[in-house]
Amino acid sequence: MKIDILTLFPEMFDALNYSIIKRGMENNLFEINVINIRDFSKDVHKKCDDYPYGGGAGMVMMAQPIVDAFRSVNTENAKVIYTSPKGKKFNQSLSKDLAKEEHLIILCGHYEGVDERALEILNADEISIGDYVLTGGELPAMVIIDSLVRNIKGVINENSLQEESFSNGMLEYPQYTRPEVFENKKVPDVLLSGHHKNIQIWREEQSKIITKKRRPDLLGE
Ligand code: 4GY
Repeated sequence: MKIDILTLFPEMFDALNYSIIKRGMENNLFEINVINIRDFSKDVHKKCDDYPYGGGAGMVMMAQPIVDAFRSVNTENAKVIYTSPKGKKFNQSLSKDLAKEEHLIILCGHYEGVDERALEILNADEISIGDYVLTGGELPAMVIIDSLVRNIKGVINENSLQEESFSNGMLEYPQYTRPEVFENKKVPDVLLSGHHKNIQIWREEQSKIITKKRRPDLLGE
């Protein structure tokens, strides 16, 4: 998969150069390419924003630099995403669908947003990572990328994907590691028993309990 990111703040994406994502890129499982929209400004001062028509606070990102940046990377089968609170809500199921794409282009808005005509020309699908407002689309783009690359084959151990939260429509059971006792708190006996069937039963029970308590909506309640 190729992921092109269109942004005014390319340095923010240095945050992706760590851990599992870094290893996935080194193993050529996907490629991330950051494009600075400012490089496509035709203004002498490289200006990329302007006042909103109709008045109001803040600045709006101009269509021209965005559309030119987009055209510099666009391909026939590219899927285009714009991260915004007005979008369709992102979740694990959408993440798995996006992981199957060959080419993603993600536009990151800033300030008051982008000129609507750019979104129309890019034919962008708007995706929201949740009902709150951020200062820009860069963090949501990174959230979406982090989540979807985990679902690309080879990026993480297949077994880890199987029992994690949402994989079976429920939240994950609690995890423990050494030592057996920490500040007088003991690891549940069943996990030390070596009895795989009982461990599986305990984990399923714990999943149900925590899901019922915290996210009854996932159980249709
Ligand atoms: N929530 N989910 C979100 C966001 C910031 C002004 C458009 C969100 O996805 N994006 O809050 N984005 C705004 C800032 C321009 C994006």
